[in-house]
Amino acid sequence: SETTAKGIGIIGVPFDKGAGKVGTNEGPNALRDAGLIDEIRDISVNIDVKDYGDVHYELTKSSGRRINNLRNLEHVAACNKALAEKIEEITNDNRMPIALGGDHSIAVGSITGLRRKMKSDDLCVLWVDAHIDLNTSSSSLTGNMHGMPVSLLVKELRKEWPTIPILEWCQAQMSLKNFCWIGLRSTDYYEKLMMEKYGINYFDMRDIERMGIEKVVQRALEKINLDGKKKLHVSFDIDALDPLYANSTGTPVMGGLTLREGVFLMEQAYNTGTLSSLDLVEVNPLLGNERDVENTVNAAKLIIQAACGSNRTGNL
Ligand code: EXY
Ligand code: MN
Ligand code: MN
Ligand code: MN
Repeated sequence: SETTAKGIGIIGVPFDKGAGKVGTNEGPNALRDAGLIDEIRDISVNIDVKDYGDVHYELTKSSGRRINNLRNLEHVAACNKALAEKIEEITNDNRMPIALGGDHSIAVGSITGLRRKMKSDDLCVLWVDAHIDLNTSSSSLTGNMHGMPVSLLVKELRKEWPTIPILEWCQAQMSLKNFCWIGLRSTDYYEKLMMEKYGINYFDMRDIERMGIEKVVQRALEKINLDGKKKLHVSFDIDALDPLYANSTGTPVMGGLTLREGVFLMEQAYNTGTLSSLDLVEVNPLLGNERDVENTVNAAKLIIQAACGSNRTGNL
C-alpha cells in the first residue's frame, strides 16, 4: 500500500452553526489551551506536527433565514467549503489531517477535501457516534445540519436532496457500503427506516455488550476495509462516549462507550496502518460544569493522541 503521511496537520474548525446549541466553536481552542499540540509532540521525537490554525470563512450572502428546513445553511456551506480546501492543502503537504470541531456538520468539508485526491472506493469511514447523522433536509425533525452530514456525502442519499447551489462543491459521492458506525444508541424514525432500506453497517451499544469492543472494531474494519487497501477516516463524535466522560456536548445520551473503549478503538484504528485522517467533534466547553469540561477535553485529547500512535504504557 501507499506510504503513510510524514506528519500530522491540525486544523481547528471553530463552528457551531450546524448544532442546536452554541459553544462547539470554542472546541478547538479548549483543546489547544489544554496542551494538545505539545502532548502530541511528546509522543515521539520523530513526530512532526503542524498547526494550520483555524478555518475562517465569509458568507457570500447574509441571511439567517431557513432554506428547506436547514438551519444556518449558508454558514454550514461556507465553512465546509473552506475546510475542504484546508484538508486538501494538508494532504498535499503529506500530513494526516486532524480536524478539531466544531459540530459534526464539519465532516462534510473534511471528507469532501480528503476525497478530492482519491478514486471512488479508496476511502472508508468509521463513524463513532451515539447518533447516525443520516437525516436529509426532508427527514430532519430539527433542521440542525450536524444530524445530516452523512446524507450529503453518500450517493445513495444525496439524490434525496433538492439542488442547493451553495452546496454544489460537495461532490464526495461516497457509498454507504464504505461507512460503518460504532456506538449507536439514538436514531430517529426515518433514520432507522434508511438503516433497514440500505442495509447499513453498524455496531450499536448492544453489539458492544455482546462481543466486546475488540471484536466490534475488528468486525467493523472487516466490513469496510477487508483487504486493508483503503485509507481509513475516523469521524469521532465525542458524544459516542458516555456522559460520565464527556458531558460537555450538545446531545449527550446515557449508556455510551467508556473512555477506555474509545481510546482502545482509536488505538486499533491506528494499528491498522491505514488511518489517514480524523475528525474530533462536538466538544462544547460552554456546557456542563468545570469538571465536565475538563473531563470532556481530556477525553478528547486521549482519543486524538491514540490516533497519533500514543501508547498508554509509555512512548519511546
Ligand atoms: N437526530 C437528531 C437530529 O437530527 O437533530 C440529533 C442529531 C444529533 C447529532 C449529533 C452530533 O451527533
Ligand atoms: Mn502548505
Ligand atoms: Mn455526530
Ligand atoms: Mn452524536
